Amino acid sequence: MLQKIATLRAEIEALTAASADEAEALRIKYLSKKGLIPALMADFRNVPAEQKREVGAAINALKDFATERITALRDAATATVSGADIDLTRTPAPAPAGTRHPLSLVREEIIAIFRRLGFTIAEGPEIEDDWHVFGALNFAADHPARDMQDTFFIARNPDVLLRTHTSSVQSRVMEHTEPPIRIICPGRVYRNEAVSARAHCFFHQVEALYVDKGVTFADLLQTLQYFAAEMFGSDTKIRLRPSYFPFTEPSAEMDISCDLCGGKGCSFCKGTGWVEILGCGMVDPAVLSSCGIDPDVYSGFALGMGVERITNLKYRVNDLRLFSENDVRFLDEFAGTH
Ligand code: 2U9
Repeated sequence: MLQKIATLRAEIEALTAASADEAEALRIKYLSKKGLIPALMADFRNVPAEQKREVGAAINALKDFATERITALRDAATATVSGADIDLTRTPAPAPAGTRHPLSLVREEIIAIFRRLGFTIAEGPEIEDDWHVFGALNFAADHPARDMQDTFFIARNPDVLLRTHTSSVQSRVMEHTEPPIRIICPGRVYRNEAVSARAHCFFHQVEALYVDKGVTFADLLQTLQYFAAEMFGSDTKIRLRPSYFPFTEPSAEMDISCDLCGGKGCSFCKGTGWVEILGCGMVDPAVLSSCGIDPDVYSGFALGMGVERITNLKYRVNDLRLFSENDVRFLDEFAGTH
């Protein structure tokens, strides 16, 4: 008898019903007067007296279980949402929206400023050749940037490499465009560096190039002043320090007054009151010639900046790895920023 009860219980456990009718058929089969469970109850009188207590309890438990299970099957089969059940006035749960990546926010801001000055966007390949990344840009044959330690080469081929700066885009544009040229080149660049909080094997640049007749350092200076005021606020002061790049002559690095301490000196600007934000210079005449532009007729200025560096300054991000880890806790901090 106990074996029979156990078999029936397993059978009921495995029941399914696709409709209310199917559930009703199951109820009749197991629980109606002529059903299997009442039939067990009828057999009860044949159970030896010493087992009656145990078997009686088992039959009752089985009946309760079957009633519950079949009712649940019926409810599940008949559960439909009728129009009357829907509250159309209820405020919907907000759909989670993504956020703009901080590097995209800053890149777009930089681009918008240069657009207002008449620059247009130019883009080029990330996998490049030696000429467009180094040769046309006046890098000496033994320049360390051409070394495996600094540049990623593909398939060990010294002429297939990941661009180390977006200057390769400018060299390509100059090759096939008659000046005036006024372009802004945003893009990802790669350098063979060990990844840490302060260095990464890829980062993002925005470079600008202006080539025309009679372009002077004064034009560069005006552009820099406008950019600094738009990007960091109209009170921002700039200063230029002489520097060196293979592709510009003269070259300079631009600092802005530290907005954390107002120029007085703090740990962020290492007590100097100034923070470096970009490099710039007049395009070297040798670069113009390499790209097919006559340096006796045309001159130009160029500037370049790292988007991560500007973002660190603006949003005080102090670990470069955060930009590429896709941790939503970090990305969510920029929700609602534009
Ligand atoms: C051509 C001619 C000149 C682009 C320039 C810099 C100065 C510069 C660095 C800033 C920080 C790169 O991201 S960074 O590491 N860039 O300092 N870039 S002038 O000059 C060019 C580009 C193309 C044909």
